[in-house]
Amino acid sequence: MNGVDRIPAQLAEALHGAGQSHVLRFWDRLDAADRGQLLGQISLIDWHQFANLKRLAAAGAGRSATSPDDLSHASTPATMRLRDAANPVSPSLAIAAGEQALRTGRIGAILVAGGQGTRLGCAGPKGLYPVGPVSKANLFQYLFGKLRAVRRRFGRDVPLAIMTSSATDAETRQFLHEHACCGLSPDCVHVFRQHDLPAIDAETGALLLDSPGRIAMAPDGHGGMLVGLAESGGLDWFARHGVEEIVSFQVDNPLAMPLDREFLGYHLLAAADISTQVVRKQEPGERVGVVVAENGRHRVVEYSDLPAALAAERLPDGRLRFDAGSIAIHAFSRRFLERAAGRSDSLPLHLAFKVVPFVDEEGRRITPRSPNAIKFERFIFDLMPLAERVRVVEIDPAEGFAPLKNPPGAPADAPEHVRAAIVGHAVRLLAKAGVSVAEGIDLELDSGTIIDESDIEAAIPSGTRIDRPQLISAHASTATSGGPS
Ligand code: UD2
Repeated sequence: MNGVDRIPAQLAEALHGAGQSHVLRFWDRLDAADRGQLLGQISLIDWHQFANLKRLAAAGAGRSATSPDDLSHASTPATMRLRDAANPVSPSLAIAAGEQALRTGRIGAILVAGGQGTRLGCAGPKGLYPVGPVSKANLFQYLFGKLRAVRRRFGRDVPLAIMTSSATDAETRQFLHEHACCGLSPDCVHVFRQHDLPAIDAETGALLLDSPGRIAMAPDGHGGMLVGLAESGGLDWFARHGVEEIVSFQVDNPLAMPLDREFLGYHLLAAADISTQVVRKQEPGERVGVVVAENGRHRVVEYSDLPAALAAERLPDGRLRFDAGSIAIHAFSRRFLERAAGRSDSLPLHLAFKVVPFVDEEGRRITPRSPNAIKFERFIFDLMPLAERVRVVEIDPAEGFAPLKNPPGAPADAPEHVRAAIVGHAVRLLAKAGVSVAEGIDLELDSGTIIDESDIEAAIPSGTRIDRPQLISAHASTATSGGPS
């Protein structure tokens, strides 16, 4: 007997009690591995939560999560702008505060890397997608470089927690192992896995089988980081490293500046519970949530939840009424996260109607043409209404937002747009350091050594012209082909 010949009575009863015995329909023809997998999945289902999901699905079917009435008193909150002397706090003060925090090791980071690259058309972790125009570095390598650059300049590691999911965990860990954490100190990297939640049939509320031996499950949204981090000991881990502020960012944005000194400074000087980076949304169709303020509280309304008429509404000056576009870079005070993790109701579940392939009664795998199932996700930005103090900081998208969402050839957010954004960013930074670049060549700044123009100034003489593709590192003083003119 290998332990999976029989269905444990407890599990069979739980399934029966929840009316979900159909997931055992193909038991007799499963091999030992599939039986083990299926039993493992069943044993992890929280049946109380499942009943809750069914209730939510029944109540939420066909309704938009946000109605225009919900937003009748909402407006776009006051924002600070990077490098804007008109800010109520001066940029130089903020930069000094941010630098001091980095120098004293008070800043940590969380990278959310649990989503599947479905829209991008890749099955594995998105972090493995190559984006470096010259280096071909993947997203992980490019982003981890930024943490190394901060260590190089400020002399302290930035402890990094990486959130994976069932879909990305094994490959991510393998990659980190094979690449020695991309040069980050291994004891300053904490990998944790978010939970999965079942996808359920939109009509019947039943569990779906993805294959005869596997229940259809999906990651519980990036909001899963709250529970996942706490359960894995990550909040204590940050505390042990002396981290007081934790910035979360997404794996699909290589230009992300989670450790921007000025952004951190505004957060710290306000003693904010949460600070968040936004870009000025220009068009209603841009796929970013919007930060709104209402009765002194802030929240993010996800783009898919914002009614079209409200998304398109403009103020007399022509700006969109809701234009503080969230790019999912949030700084949290660690104590605020600890308080939120201690509450069971911190993050609501959002429903998404999706196409979820399933195995029918005859064992055929069907991929429906239209959404047939409901997936459930938590969003980390739903912590915002719990925060007493929130800072909203506007950044220039050309400097800090180039999301990779779509496959090559798509009209926006495709790999070629992301690479062009990386090149554009490099050319502008070089220009600030007095270095010019020939038109149309691929160029990349080594994210592991260059934060800003001062790193370039130390490596390349002003007046230099670059006329062939290259990766420019601050280590190299001869990274050019031209030389000072
Ligand atoms: C997200 C934001 C949107 C905007 C946009 C900017 C949400 C709900 N939406 O939209 O407002 O900021 O990004 O690019 O935040 N992820 C996980 N686990 C999950 C689901 C997602 O780790 O269960 C990660 C995923 O790897 C990715 C990020 O979260 O890095 C965003 O996920 P997405 O691409 O599904 O979000 P998107 O583009 O719809």
